[in-house]
Formats: sequence, C-alpha cells, structure tokens
Amino acid sequence: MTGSRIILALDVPDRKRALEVASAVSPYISYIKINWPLVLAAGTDIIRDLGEFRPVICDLKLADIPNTLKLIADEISKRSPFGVIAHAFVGSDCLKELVNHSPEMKVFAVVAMSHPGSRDVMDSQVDRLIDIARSSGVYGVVAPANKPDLLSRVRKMMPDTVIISPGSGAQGGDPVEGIRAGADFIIVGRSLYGAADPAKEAQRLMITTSSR
Ligand code: OMP
Repeated sequence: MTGSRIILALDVPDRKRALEVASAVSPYISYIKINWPLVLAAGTDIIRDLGEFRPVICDLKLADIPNTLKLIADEISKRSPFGVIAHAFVGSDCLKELVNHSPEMKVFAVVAMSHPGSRDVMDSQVDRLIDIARSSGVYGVVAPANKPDLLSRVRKMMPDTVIISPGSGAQGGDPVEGIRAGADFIIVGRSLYGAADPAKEAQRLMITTSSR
C-alpha cells in the first residue's frame, strides 16, 4: 500500500479515461471507489480491471432486502473487489446478510451523507444509523468530510471503525479538516480526476492529508 489517505472516486463514465486516470494517480492513492456512472458505462468487469491498480470499493449504495443483497453480492464478488458500500437505513438484517454472505468483501455502511438534502431525513437519524452499522459488524462507514460536526460524532461513537469521507473539493469541504474530524480516508472525485494534472493533484492531496 501507498500509505495514502486518499480514495479516488472515479466517476468517469468512460472506460478508457477511467483506466488512464487510475494508472496516473495510483502511486498516490490507497483505493479506487467506483459508482454507477462507470459501472453502467463500462460494465462490471471494470471492477477487476481497476483492481490491477488499487483495491476497488464498489459504491453501489445497496439498499434492498437481504435476499436481493445476497444475489447482488454474489455477482460483485466474482470480480474480487475490496469492498462494497450499502445504506445503513435498510436495517441490520440487510447489512448482516452482506457481511456474512461474502466475508471476503468488506462492507461499508452509509451513516451520514454530504449533500444538503440529507438534512431532510438522514442527519437527524445519525445515532440510529450508527447503531445499525455497529450491530451489523460492518468493516467501515461513510460519513461526510464537509460536515465536520457530524463526522466527529460518528468518530466518537465508532472509535475503532474505518471511516471513509466524501464531500471535500467539489462539495466544499476541506480534506485536512475531514482528517482532523476523524476520517481515516478522504474520498475525492471531481477535484481530482478533473484536475489539469490528476497525478500532481493526487500527490499534493496525499502529502497534505498525511500525518494530520
Ligand atoms: P466528488 O464530489 O466529485 O468529490 O465525489 C464524491 C463521491 O463520493 C461520489 O462518488 C459520491 O457518490 C460519493 N458520496 C458522496 O459524495 N456523498 C456521500 O454522502 C456519500 C458518498 C459515497 O458513498 O461515497
């Protein structure tokens, strides 16, 4: 591993460009997170292809009944990703199914989100969502770097859980502030893959977020 605290959010809906960016920034990041735009554009084999550069986290924001999650987990795990992201709000039976059915695939649960609309429902439910994630035995959680108060709360309630944090750069947050509030890893998308020189920007981010 690189020791970097940066996760590249590779929301580039183009296989060739995605592989170019992954190759350029891989020395400066620890994981590659992919989401629906790239999976829909390039197909699920992109999970295995990107895994040649860095371990891949599949951000499919899974939210369904346990049986459906089990069927999805079977399909994703054929491509050997490092992890998968699921919503905590669906409940502990769903998260437990994912955790237990494919133990080689780490489960990250979304307990708080970075966008303004998460104030409508999710922000006020954070303690409950943390309880669900904790009781399900997930490996990690997703909590926002651009809402440091919320992120600190998650860190306080989950001192030993890996926290990965989106919301810096294009969504206004500051990666160093996210690390100080408790993030283990900072998820960066547009401000990294959209930079004039993504490799240089990844290196800068790696250096500024290290040893904070
Ligand atoms: P940028 O805003 O371009 O840096 O990308 C952020 C990435 O993190 C995207 O892939 C989002 O889907 C994802 N994300 C959020 O932005 N907010 C959240 O609350 C949760 C996620 C996520 O689960 O990764």
